[in-house]
Amino acid sequence: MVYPLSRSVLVRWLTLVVTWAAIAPVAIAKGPAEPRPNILLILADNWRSPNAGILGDPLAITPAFDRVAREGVLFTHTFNPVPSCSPTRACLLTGRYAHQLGERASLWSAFPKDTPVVTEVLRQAGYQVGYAGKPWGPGNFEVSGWKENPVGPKFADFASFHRQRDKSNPYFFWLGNTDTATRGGKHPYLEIARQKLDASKLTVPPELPDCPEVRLDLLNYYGGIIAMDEQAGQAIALLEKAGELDDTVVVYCSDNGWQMPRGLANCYDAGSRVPLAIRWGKKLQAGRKVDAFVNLAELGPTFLQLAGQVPPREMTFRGLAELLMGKDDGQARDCVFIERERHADVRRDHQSYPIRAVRTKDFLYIRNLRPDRWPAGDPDVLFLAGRPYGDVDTTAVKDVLIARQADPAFQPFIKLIFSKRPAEELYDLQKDPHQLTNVASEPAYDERKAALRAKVEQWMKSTGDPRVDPTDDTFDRFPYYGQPPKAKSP
Ligand SMILES: [Ca+2]
Repeated sequence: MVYPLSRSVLVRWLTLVVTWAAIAPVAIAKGPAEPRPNILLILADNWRSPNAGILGDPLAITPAFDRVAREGVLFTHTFNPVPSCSPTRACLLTGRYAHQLGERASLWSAFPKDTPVVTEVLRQAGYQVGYAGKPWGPGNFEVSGWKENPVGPKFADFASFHRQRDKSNPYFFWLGNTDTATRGGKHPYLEIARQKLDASKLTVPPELPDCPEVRLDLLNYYGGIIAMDEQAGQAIALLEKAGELDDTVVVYCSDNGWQMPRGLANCYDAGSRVPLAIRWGKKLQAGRKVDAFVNLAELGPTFLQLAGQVPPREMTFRGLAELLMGKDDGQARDCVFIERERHADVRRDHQSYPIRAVRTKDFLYIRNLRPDRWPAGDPDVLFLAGRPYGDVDTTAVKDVLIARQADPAFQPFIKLIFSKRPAEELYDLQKDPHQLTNVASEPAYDERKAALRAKVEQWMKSTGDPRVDPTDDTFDRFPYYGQPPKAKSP
């Protein structure tokens, strides 16, 4: 005999099922047939797109990156969530937007234990985790109670991790390279660059002055790319020799754009657009190019998906596995949101310089939420090595810019790099790919600007951004664990 369920019982039962499905932390689609892959993340530091051979840069020698792209999937529109090291790394580790991460939205922050961390979820799922080089940072994780970096245990290099690994379980390894980061105006990679590159092919992008100092900085950067890619190539060769390459997901990218002026700490492409390629043996269609927009913060949840885990509900991003495997055509991915809060401690009262931005195929729209502040840092706050404008890192070209501030030939660059900016910026990328001419005040763009402004506001509201309240300056008050400014100029 069948007992008909009353409507209320049915509703309660359905509610229970739906609730369980929503809160179940890990619903593993595991079967005995599919072994879980190893994952190797090769994460560069301050390497911008398109500085790779396969991306069309004649000066970038990147055989390892090109191979990963050629034998896997190349993502052509990848952007950082924040143009700053530790915030982007925190987003990647938590699958959340920076403004959902409290103090982690800023550089040199703490790392509260208040939300699931991808590498911890992987460890709970049986993965062995390790890193070499630069992990999450710079910042202070100890103050939040961590005994080791939130990424996991440290190893001397990938080879020593690989030797010591427990072969009965899959692993996740984070290889954090820093060869493409600047070295305080020094040029340790000039020799390798001069040996291997034709410096006459160097082109200086239009946002920087074409002077000997910038050419030295850039040549050194390209030398750093060679060193970075050699390390990546060694890791890939190790996997190949061990017969594990095709069973390993190799993800090769950078945490943010380059460290030249108007790059790092800026939402322009120079600071925010990065190379990304992923290889996974025969699981991926070799040589596929994906033009859909990708946010680096999606990588963490993607690692969980590839490990057979459902990203915890706290993660805003759900992962790119479908896009990677060719099951999602990417049509809905038509933009990416970029933001920043405090980078270095370079304004009075530890102020941030908050930006919220959206990048589409044809436009970059930027909201400078405190346009009364200096984007590069206060002119009278002297930061590292006694230089002002501390959100522009020390390079030879920065010193030239400061030394020649009064030179009319340098004025356009000074304005682009150090000057205050209006509340809204809009760049028409078909006409202005280098994002030099702000058209936000041109009436012809009113409609477009309003639509993009609404898009940013909707994103802020739907993701719980404290900056929705125009008076909120919570981000100014979080502790800064880096070196404080040395002095104020008289
Ligand atoms: Ca970085």
